[in-house]
Amino acid sequence: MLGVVIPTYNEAENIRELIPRIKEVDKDINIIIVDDNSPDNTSGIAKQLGAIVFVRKDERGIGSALKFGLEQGVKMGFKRLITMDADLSHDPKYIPALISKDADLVIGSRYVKGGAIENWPLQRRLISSGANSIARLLLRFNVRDATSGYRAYTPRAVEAISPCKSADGYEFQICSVYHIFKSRLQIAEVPISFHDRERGKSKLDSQKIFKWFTYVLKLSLS
Ligand SMILES: Nc1nc2c(ncn2[C@@H]2O[C@H](COP(=O)(O)OP(=O)(O)OP(=O)(O)O)[C@@H](O)[C@H]2O)c(=O)[nH]1
Ligand SMILES: [Mg+2]
Repeated sequence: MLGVVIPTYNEAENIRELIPRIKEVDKDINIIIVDDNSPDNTSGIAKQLGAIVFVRKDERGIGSALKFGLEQGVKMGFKRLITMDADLSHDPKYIPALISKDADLVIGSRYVKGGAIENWPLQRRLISSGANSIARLLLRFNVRDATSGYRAYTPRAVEAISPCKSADGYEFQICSVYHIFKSRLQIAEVPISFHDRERGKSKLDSQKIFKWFTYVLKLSLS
C-alpha cells in the first residue's frame, strides 16, 4: 500500500494538475495533503479530487507538515510513503523508480548520473549545490542530494526521524537523512529531472536559508 504525502501552502493551481497526474501513474495511490490553512482553497480542491486532507490551523512549516503527514501515513498502515512538492517540480513518472529500490530511504536525486535540473536560474543552482556540499562536509554522509524533497520512506525510516521535532522548516530534509543514516538504515538515490515551478510562489526565502544553515551547523556540533 502506497501513500504520497504532499505539504501545501497556496498551491491551488498546481494541486489541481498534480493529483490527476499522480492518479495516472497508479489510480490506487492514496494522496495525503498537509495544508497549512492556505487562503487560496488548496485544501478544498484537493478534497474534491479525492485526496485525504489535513488542514493545520495553528502551525506553519514544510518540515513539520512532512513529519505530520508521514506519521499519519504510518498510522494508516502504508508500507511505503512518498513525499513530493506540490509545485510540479517533481514529476509523478518517477514514483515507480522510487519504490523499486530496496532501501529504507530512496531519494529522487538531481545530482547522481542521469539526474538533472531543467530550468533553474544560476543563483538557485548555487544555493542548492552549495547546501548539499555544506551538508555532506559537516555531517559526513555520502548522499548527493540530501535537500531533495522527492523521496520514498519505509515505516522504519519514519520511525528513525522522530528526533527531527524542531526541524519544522527546510532543514527537515537534512535532519531526516542524518538520522536515517545514523540509524544505519539503507539510503539509495535514483536520478530525477527537476522542473522549476511555473505557477504559484516559492516559500523559500533568505531567512529560511539562514535558519537552514544554523541548523546544519548546530547538528554537526551536537
Ligand atoms: N504545509 C506547508 N507546506 C509548505 C510550507 N512551505 C512550503 N510548503 C510546500 O512545500 C513544497 C516545497 O515548497 P517550495 O516553495 O516549492 O520550495 P522550493 O521547491 O524549495 O522552492 P522553489 O524552487 O522556489 O519552488 C510545496 O509543495 C509548498 O507548497 C509550509 O509552511 N507549510
Ligand atoms: Mg518548489
